[in-house]
Order: sequence, then C-alpha cells, then structure tokens
Amino acid sequence: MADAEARRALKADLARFNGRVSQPDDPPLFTREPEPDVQSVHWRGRDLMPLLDRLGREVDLGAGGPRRTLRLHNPGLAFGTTHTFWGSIQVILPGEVATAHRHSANAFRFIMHGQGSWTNVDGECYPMNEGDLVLTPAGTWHDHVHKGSGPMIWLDVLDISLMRSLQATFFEPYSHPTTGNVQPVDAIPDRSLRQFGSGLMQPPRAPVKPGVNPLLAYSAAMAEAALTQAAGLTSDPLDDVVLEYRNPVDGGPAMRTMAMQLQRLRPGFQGQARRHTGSKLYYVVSGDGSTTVGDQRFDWRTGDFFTVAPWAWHAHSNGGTQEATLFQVNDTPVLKALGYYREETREETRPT
Ligand code: GTQ
Ligand code: FE2
Repeated sequence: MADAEARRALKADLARFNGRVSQPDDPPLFTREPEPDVQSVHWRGRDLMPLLDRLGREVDLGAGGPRRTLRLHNPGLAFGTTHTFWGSIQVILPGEVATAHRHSANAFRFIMHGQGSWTNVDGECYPMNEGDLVLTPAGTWHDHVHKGSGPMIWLDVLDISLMRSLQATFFEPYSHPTTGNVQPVDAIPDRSLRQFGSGLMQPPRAPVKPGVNPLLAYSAAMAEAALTQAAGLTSDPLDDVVLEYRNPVDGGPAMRTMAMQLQRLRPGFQGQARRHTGSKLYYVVSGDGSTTVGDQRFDWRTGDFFTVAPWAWHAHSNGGTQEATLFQVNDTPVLKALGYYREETREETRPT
C-alpha cells in the first residue's frame, strides 16, 4: 500500500478517536522563517481625524464600562492591530465619564490631543495631557473622567489578542456603594509617582511585585527631558535618539507584555535596516519622515500610525529639515520571556 493511501486510511480510522496523522497535501509543519498573517499597515491621521470627530459626535458612551474607540484594524487578521495587541483611538468629550472596570488584559494610554482628563487607577489619579503615558496593568480598576473643555483623544493599547489566544479573558465592571461606577480617589492620589517617579531614588521598603511595574504614569515633560539628554549621545544606527519607558524597579519593560519607546529622528538621519520577531505599532507624535517595511514605503507625518509585521525588514529615515518624534509599542517582552526573540541588522541603510 502506498504511503499516501495508508495515511488516508489511517486518517479516517483515527478521526473517530480525535487522532490525526499528517496528509501529503497538508501545509508544511514549519516554515523556514516566520510567514505572518499580520500585515504592515499605514494609517494616515488626515484620514482618521474626520472619522474620529464623527465618532465623538454620533456615537454614545454608555455606562457599564464600554469605551468609544476607533480600532486600528489589521486586514490580515480577524481582529486586532497585530496578532498580540489592539491599538484603538479613544474619544471622550467634556463632562463624560468612562466608568470603572478591570480586566486581565494589560493596557496603557498615550495621549494624542486635548487636556483636562484624568485616569483613576486603583484609586490613584493621573492627568492625561498630550504626550503623557498612563498605565493600567492587568487587573487594575480604571476609569477615565474628562473635566476639561474640547474632545480628548488618546491611543489605547491592550494585549487583547494575546490574552484571547491564551484563553485567559477576565472582565469585571466596578461598583461602589457611594461613588457608583467610578472609583473614589485615595488620600494620596499619585502614590506611584511619589514613590517611583524619580526613577533613581526609591523608598527602600515600598512593596513591589516581581515583574509588575509599580509606576503608573510617565509625563510628557519627563520623557522630553530624557530624550533631550539622550540627544547628546552618539546617534543610534537604527533609531537615532531612542529611549525605552522602563520599570524603575527592575529596569525591565514598562509592561509585562509590551515595551514602549520614544524616539527622535533628526534631519538627514538614515537608519540601518533590521528585522526581528514580534510586532510593533508606531504613532507619529510630530514631524515627518519615512519608513521602508519590506517592499513598502510609508511616508508618514504627524498623527499617522503604522505597524511593522514580524520579521519584516524595516528602516527609518528623515529626509526633511525638522526633527521627527515617534512613539512605539512592541510585544518583544513576550517573545523574549519565552525564548522566541530573534533579530538581525543589515549594514546598508536600505532594505534591498
Ligand atoms: O479605556 O479601559 O480601547 O477597557 C479598549 C478596552 C480602552 C479602557 C479600549 C478598554 C479601554
Ligand atoms: Fe479597560
């Protein structure tokens, strides 16, 4: 009996007992290199902004913990911005409250526009102004309250795709006997910042959990000052001036599953090409420039977003006359933790 026939016959008999044997027409078990479903995508701010405006005007923000968001959808996937995380743009209007809840997904916000909003994270309150980064680690209660005037717009990133693929989804709406569906504010409303905000000096006996970042907010002013200091170093061949938001206790990534960076590309910078496992999303904070990803070229400007798919060659450049600033989130902490991280760089400044 030919092998193919034997396999077919076995397939039929094994099926009754939830067993399988590989068939000649099955796709290969392994590919030489990653062949991701995730696509590298460019979203233009000028396309999204009018639709965000409509979203704010035409879509209600109900109670019970829903959010009013525009999701950055990856066309290669059933859901998600990449196969591990979701990036969404949240709109909240003056006087509105996004009520409290908690979930097993890790989340953070990077503020795009507006001022006067506050996020309450487990009783601590942090302002959300342009360029601020606020974390809501897995399991923390959080609500957002907008006390300012004019719409607030921020980028939310949550490791929802990863959480779903691991089938570890938990969600709980909040309820409090006196404050209802928003949390009361602690007597020390910014405890994590007071304890860990300097980064360099910390209370020696503050309790911390291994791997969990106790610092909940990184202000735009702090990040800008750090980036200005780093600009005095030798240019990084891949990223020019780049800093990672770090857990001040162990120096690890800001979140367990997601690392965030801020970088500045100065005029004339031509970055080396690299590729690595893991996916990333960029938000253009200011300026313009271009990134080649595989055989695509994204000419980006302020307010744009783009993703880089796993193992895609990519290189940044700034051919203009102004500095450009990019915020980035990536899922490499997951790959590193599990031993799946790999990277390569090319000497040339352009992928071929
Ligand atoms: O603000 O808590 O974009 O729970 C998606 C889920 C934002 C949030 C999102 C969420 C939130
Ligand atoms: Fe949430």
